[in-house]
Amino acid sequence: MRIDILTVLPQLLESPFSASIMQRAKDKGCVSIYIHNIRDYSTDKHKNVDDYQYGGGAGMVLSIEPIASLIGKLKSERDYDDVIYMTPDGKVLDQADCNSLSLKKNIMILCGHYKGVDERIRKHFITREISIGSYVLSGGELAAAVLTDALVRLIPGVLNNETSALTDSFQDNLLSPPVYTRPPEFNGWKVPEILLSGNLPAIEKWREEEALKRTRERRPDLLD
Ligand code: 6GU
Repeated sequence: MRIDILTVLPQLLESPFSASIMQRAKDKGCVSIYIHNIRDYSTDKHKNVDDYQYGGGAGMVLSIEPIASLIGKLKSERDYDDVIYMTPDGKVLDQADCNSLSLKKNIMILCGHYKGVDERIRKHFITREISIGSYVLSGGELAAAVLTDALVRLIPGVLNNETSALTDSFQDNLLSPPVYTRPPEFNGWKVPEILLSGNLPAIEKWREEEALKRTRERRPDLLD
């Protein structure tokens, strides 16, 4: 999979993809991530990428020219399955969206900023608009990092058996059960005995019950 991220703040996207599972996915050749600075495509003499909004009002708007120029260049080089715009008024991301997006070949992710982007960009270039929740971030970069992380770990070959995504919370619309490691007792706080029993079917049953209990308590909406 190839992911191109378009941003006015590339420095925000330097570290999220350089550690742990993300770095391993890149090393294994499962994903290539390219960060593009929209400012490099400004033809303005001051390298401006934003402007005042028509009709007046506070807040700057990302201009169409540099973004259209960058998107046009990328599209001339390869076909994109989706051109995604990160925006608080997009569809709220869930695991089903991640599963389907993780199967794509090439995707572009445009990070919004300030008051947003010129509406003509959304109308003519964007195929999908995504939000990561009902709150407002200063820009789309951290949201793009969240989306990328959620997708990359699902790409076949990225996770091994140990870290399999199939047992993740949400993958079956259930939260994950509690987990424990050594020591068996700390401060008098004990690990549930069943987990030390070696009785695998009983452990499996306990985990299913705990997952269901946790989901009922914390996210009953998932069970509807
Ligand atoms: Cl995608 N962008 C911004 N700026 N804020 C958000 C968001 C995205 N998702 C939730 N809040």
